[in-house]
Parts: sequence; C-alpha cells; structure tokens
Amino acid sequence: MIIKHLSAVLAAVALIATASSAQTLKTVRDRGQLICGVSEGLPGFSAPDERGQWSGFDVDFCRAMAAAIFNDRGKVQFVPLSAGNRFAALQAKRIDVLSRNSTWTMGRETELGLLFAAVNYYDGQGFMVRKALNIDTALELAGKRICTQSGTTTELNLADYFRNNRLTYTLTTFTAADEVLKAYDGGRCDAFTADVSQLHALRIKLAAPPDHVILPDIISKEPLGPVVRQDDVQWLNIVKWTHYAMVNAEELGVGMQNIGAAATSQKPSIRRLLGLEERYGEQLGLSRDWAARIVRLVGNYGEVFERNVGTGSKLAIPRGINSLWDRGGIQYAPPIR
Ligand SMILES: N[C@@H](CCC(=O)N[C@@H](CS)C(=O)NCC(=O)O)C(=O)O
Repeated sequence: MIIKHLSAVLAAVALIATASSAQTLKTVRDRGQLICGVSEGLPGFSAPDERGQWSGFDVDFCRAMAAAIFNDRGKVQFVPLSAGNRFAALQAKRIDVLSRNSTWTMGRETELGLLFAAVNYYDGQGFMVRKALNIDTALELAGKRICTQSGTTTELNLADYFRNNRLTYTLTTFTAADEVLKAYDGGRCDAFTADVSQLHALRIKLAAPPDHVILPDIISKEPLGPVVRQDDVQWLNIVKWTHYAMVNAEELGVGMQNIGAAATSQKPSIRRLLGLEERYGEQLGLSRDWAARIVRLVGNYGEVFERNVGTGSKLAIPRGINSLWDRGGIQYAPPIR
C-alpha cells in the first residue's frame, strides 16, 4: 500500500518537474519568435548582409527550428555574440539557443551547466599563412607570431600543440574575429589559427585571398553544434531532433524540391519523417509535420551544407567527414521511430 502510494507520489513529482522545466517552448511561442545566438559575422556560417538579413549554416539551423515551431523560417531574432560572451548570454537566458560554431567540450557542460544537443559540423583546428612565408607544415611555425581569438578552444589547443612538440611561439589574442583578421592581414602575425571552417570563412574577407594558404595540419577535434541550458529536456530534444530530422531527410533522399512528391511515398521511414504515420512531432510538443516543415522551408542537411559552405559556395569546403555515414562520412542520425 505504502509502496503504491509512494510510486504515485513520485510519478506526480516527475510530472510537475517536467511541466515546470518545459518552459522554453512556451516562452518562444508566446514571444512569437526564437532568439538565437550567432557569431558576430562569419561568412557562410552566420553573417548579416547590408540589409541586416542573416544567412549561413548556423543561421539556417535557427531557421529550421523556427520552421518546426512556427511553420515560418523568418520568426527568428539573431543576437551576435563574441567567443567570450556567448555562453554567459545563454546562461542568462538572453538567447533560447546558441548556434555559433561552438565546440562541444566536457568542461562547457560540467563547468558551465550547458548541453550540446548534437554535432552538426565536425571540424578541426588549422593554420592559415601567407604563401610568401613558404612553409608547408605547422611544425615550421616554430618561433613565429601567431594570432587567434580569445575565449576559444583554439587558444588552448595551440598551447597544447606547441608544448607537445616542444616548440616556442609568440601569441597575440583579440576578443573579436575582425581584429584578429586585421592584425593578420596587416602583417602583425605570421599565422592565423582557428577551426578550419572559420579559416575558409575569414579568408574571403582578406585583401587578397589567393595570397594565403590553409596548411594541411589539423591539430584538434572541434565537434561544433547547437547549445542549450540544462534546465529543459523538452527544449534539448527539440534542438537535437531538428538536426537529426535534417540528416535523416538527406539520408532518405527527401529535400526541398521533392518534399511535395514525398508525401505520396509508401516507404515507412519517409512516412514517419513527414508525420504521415506516428505522432513523434506532437510528443516533442510540436506539430505532427514538424520535420516536413523544416525540409520544405530550409532543406535537408546536405542542402543546407552545400548552399552555405559547400563546394558550390564562396567558401568551397568539401563535405569530407561531414558526409553521411553511408557515403564515407560520420554524420549519422538516430532513426525516427
Ligand atoms: N570552435 C571554437 C572556436 C569558436 C570561435 O569563436 N572561433 C572564432 C574564429 S575567428 C570565431 O568564429 N569568431 C567569430 C566571432 O567572434 O564572431 C570554440 O568553440 O571555442
């Protein structure tokens, strides 16, 4: 009897806990838009145009969430954040989600009380130098002046790399990416180190991009992805499954062009993705067709990658390890079922 009573109490407590923590979706809906933290301007990832319209890979992730929640990719407010202030903005609830080339590390979860929902871009740290410097590998950077942005994993990996190889270097850090770029372009440093994706993004902002080369060395793992607070499991799931819906859509061959025709597909996995069978969207607190909205309004993972950073874009980054698992890469989504 007591045990029965106790389990009923525990179930009620669990229900209250879930209800009280599942606030973010309600806040976002009541506000009428998602507030998304992005970079201060990284072409291909998150950058505003002259009319203040944001675009990029990280921006499209926010738009995908807005599509899932509001059936409207435009219902997002973008908050530009530097490397140093991004996590505090999330902790202070100034943003609902951080989608800003941020590396998943243990400390950012255990010390900062945050959670990475997924890895939407597998990256690694590299170096950019002037071709005129005439070096082929990072080991030749011994004794050189290296510039980077503070508040990043980049700064820490650099120290590890030089310590491992018993080499010396001169470090100059800046709080804003544009300052690092200016210092490098102006010749105040011999090398610029950042995640390779960001080197590609920033190279196009230099005075003479063809004069610079990205060295082949990758000195770290930088699994980049969207970040949330630890207080709302429903919200974590919405962010996580937004990414996985896009990856599953690519794997199933469902994209912006054929999403209409896909509605008549008899393939069970496509029918579940589009919400024609089962009600996983509603279980997330969204609509049954949440994933169909994402693909129709923003695209699948491959479309978003190609449009913003892929070989046909200005950045021209090969898919590489961000190809799907069944096409030689490591992008892999748990199934929707
Ligand atoms: N992925 C690394 C580095 C992220 C980072 O902030 N990189 C710089 C590279 S220049 C950047 O994107 N800056 C853009 C900005 O501050 O707006 C991290 O999470 O610490």
